Amino acid sequence: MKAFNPVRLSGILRSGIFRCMFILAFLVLPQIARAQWQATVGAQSESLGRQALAFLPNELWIHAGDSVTWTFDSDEIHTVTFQRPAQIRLAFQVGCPGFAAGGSGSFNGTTCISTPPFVKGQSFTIAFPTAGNFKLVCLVHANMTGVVHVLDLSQSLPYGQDFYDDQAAEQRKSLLSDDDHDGDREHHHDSGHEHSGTNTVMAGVGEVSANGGGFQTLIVARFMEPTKVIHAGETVEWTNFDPLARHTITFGVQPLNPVAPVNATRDTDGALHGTVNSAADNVHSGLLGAAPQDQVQLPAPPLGVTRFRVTFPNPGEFPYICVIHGNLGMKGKVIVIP
Ligand SMILES: [Cu+2]
Repeated sequence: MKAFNPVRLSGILRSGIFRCMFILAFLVLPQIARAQWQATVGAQSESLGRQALAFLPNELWIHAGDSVTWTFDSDEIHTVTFQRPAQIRLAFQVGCPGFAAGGSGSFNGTTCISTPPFVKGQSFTIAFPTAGNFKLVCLVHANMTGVVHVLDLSQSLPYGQDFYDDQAAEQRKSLLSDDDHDGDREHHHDSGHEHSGTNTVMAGVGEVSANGGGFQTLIVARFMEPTKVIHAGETVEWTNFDPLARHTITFGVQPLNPVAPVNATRDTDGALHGTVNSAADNVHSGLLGAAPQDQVQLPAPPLGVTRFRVTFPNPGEFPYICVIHGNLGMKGKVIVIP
């Protein structure tokens, strides 16, 4: 039988205490460490036609000292921007002014921080050193907002990263699969060149929704009947059904400034109207969309251009594009038969 060894016993005791301390440290570690949270910016369908203009998720509860990495996931541009409270809204081309350099920055509510317009594959990390509730916006899209609740270390957080990942996936699916409208389906009428049913084209559709974090928006950047077949001398009319996104109907050269119409005059009902005689003609609608809403204490904005019409006197094939969303494949064609 081995002799009793007091030194060895004390060693075992000590290692036991260390083990306990180690486990204790491990248990409290998540509350002490600066956690790194993940969220996504934007989502899109495979065809790029459906764009979720949304922070996914758009509401996070984190601890002071934590940081959040936003990863961009769409071909449509977005920014991650935190303005100071009551700061005048900034143009996305300008930023705060200026854009946060590198891949990371910090925000405590006193100095605005903004990424440049980013697309799929890019990411940006922001640290939040002080407690507060901070509104998150995209400078490109008005109805795309969120909030980051930065809590004191003494308070416990309601959710973990898994919850946010699930919520982001649900919101993404819900936005992109919205089926209230006939989005993104391609109707081909050019086989046999039969005359299209009507001479009207839905130029985009969309939907704005809201939750506790703010606004999330779906836009369908598509001409719903991209190929129209008409007879020479007829007129096609485009209407935008999207509450947020503006689109253009552009034949010929794409203008540098998409706002101003080119070779279009007003019909008596206010719609703009152009004529395309040949594929060499340049006709551009300017920004097409529903009349903007009046806002308290601000001058009533003008009706704007809610309908666009083009008359085609001669047979031929006339492709057109939305100059704002052409990169997402928002294109169409008018085939004029005799
Ligand atoms: Cu467009």
